[in-house]
Amino acid sequence: MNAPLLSISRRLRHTPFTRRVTEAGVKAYTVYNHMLLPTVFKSVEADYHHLKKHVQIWDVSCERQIEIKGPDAAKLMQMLTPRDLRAMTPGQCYYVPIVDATGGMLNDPVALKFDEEKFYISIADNDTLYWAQGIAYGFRLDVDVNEPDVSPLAIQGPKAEDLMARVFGESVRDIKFFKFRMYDFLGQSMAIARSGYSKQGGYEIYVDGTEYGEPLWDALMEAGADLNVRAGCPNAIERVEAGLLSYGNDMNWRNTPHECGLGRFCDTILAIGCVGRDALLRVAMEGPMRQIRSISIDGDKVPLCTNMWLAFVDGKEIGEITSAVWSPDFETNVAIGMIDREYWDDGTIIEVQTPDGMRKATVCEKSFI
Ligand code: THG
Repeated sequence: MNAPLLSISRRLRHTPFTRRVTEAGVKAYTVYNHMLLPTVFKSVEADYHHLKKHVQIWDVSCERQIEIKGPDAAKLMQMLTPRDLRAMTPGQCYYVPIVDATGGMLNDPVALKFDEEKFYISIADNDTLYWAQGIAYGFRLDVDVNEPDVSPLAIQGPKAEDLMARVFGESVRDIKFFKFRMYDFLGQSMAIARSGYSKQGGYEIYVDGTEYGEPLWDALMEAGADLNVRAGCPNAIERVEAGLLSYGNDMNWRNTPHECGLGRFCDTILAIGCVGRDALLRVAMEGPMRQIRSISIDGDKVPLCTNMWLAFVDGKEIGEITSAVWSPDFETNVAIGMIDREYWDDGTIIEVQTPDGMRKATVCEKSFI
């Protein structure tokens, strides 16, 4: 049976790089924040091997920015997240859970602080813009909350630093993990951060203005020709090996940050003003009843995981698998799932109900990478 195609129209937003991505031979897309996100170029496995050896340019425009600007910007930011933002300095990126009034996860973005009155929230796939605008309006905050014409372009892989130094100068080598600096491209200033949705190292360029998209893409491709640079995209295998969470796949608004293993990014007692603070204080005291874990699933290649697979111990349901894929490097199926407290210790043997039958699996305390 042929897989159905996804019909593309104007309603499904294109990006400043879509023409280049098409020319590069993109084979599949997904939809993320109502925008095109490439998922395959050569094949998921070929893309994976290339990402770990060379350098790739990723159109991650769909990581849309919520720009928060004005005298109450810092106040609104703290209302959105249980992470204590008081020590955040300009030029820093913070991974911040965003929660609703019940402590449920609305998003797990990267926040950037430009100054006391300007932040970006680089969101995962949920319409968090409206939540932020609603809070700003409801509390009569003195802020503008909007989605600017800013599109992240990620440069990922072991040769990312060399490629970026050729285009932006040697100083990019000094940018530390989760910090950003401003750089000029064709006279336009844009933030460049040491970050990205892989564990292979790299940068994210917050391309400020659609018109700079293609010139920047071309400059990077030209400068990296001898580095074997290619168009790429967040890789389904590498991100599961790395234990990087995918909002909507591995968690949603029914989960607390603690269930998602993001308790280390919560300072619930100190995060005064956070809308979900009261709900999370209880969770922080008692600890979660289940939590996200990396899991290895025995046997050969598992089928596509498009729906969660239940997990069992002695016939009792003890969790669910939300992402699973064959890893060529680890020679096992790597997975992410939510596992009940009594069964989440490292090395616990469980059973997973995959579409082609029960498989033995092992819970891992740490990610594979
Ligand atoms: N970069 C940017 N925006 C994004 C993503 C990104 N928006 C959508 C999505 N990805 C948000 N989710 C994540 C998930 C993980 C990380 C970043 C965004 C991440 N985590 C590191 C880790 O877990 O090892 C580091 C966390 C830390 O130590 O602070 O990078 O990728 N711009």
